[in-house]
Amino acid sequence: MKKPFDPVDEAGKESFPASDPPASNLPDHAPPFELPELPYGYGDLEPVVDTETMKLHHDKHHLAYVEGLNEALAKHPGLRGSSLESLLRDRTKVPEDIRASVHNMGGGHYNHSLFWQCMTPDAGSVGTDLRKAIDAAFGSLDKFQAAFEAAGQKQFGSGWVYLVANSAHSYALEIVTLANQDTPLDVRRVPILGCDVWEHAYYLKYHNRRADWLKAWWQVVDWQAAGARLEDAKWT
Ligand code: MN3
Repeated sequence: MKKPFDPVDEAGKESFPASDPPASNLPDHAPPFELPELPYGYGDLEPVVDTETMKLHHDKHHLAYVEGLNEALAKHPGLRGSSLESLLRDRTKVPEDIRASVHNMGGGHYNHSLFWQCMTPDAGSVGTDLRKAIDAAFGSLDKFQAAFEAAGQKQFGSGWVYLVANSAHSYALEIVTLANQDTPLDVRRVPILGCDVWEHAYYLKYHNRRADWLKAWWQVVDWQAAGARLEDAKWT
């Protein structure tokens, strides 16, 4: 029986060091992770997010997470081609020597990629289905916003506050806070809306007033995108 063409067999397994075999037949030149472009200009969320903060946050902070993740993964070429979600979802599949780096750097990449998409210069109103889900979980939009702000304020040190959906409970909405670069995947939840409460997200403009940042943030929240994430979660 003729075997299908296998590039690994073709190259000869001996050509790979025994300690570092290819994990699969994935192409060996899978690209490293890349910094996504912002979906708007640096100044488009002024005055809520000032231009300088946006530049530093995206071009320096987020980039550092992407570079750190690629640097860690370079030590284990067998992981090339893995999706970011799969790396974050199952920590035990990541070799121990890079587990913490992949968790922190990969989490930073994941959280920030999502964060940019939670904001828009054309903030509209909350869609009907999302509104119903918010009312069911929190009583009203006002109550949800107050609870979200309070949770974000209470998060000690650096981290995130998220509106998430719980797939084990009919995608009911919940608020969770996460330390450092933990992600909603760590708590098995689907992210709907997340706000960065690391000081680098707000310090230049709001100084130590995290509560003001959280309150102002609603002005740039992309409710349409949040509603679409909830719908996607239910149908996938
Ligand atoms: Mn940040």
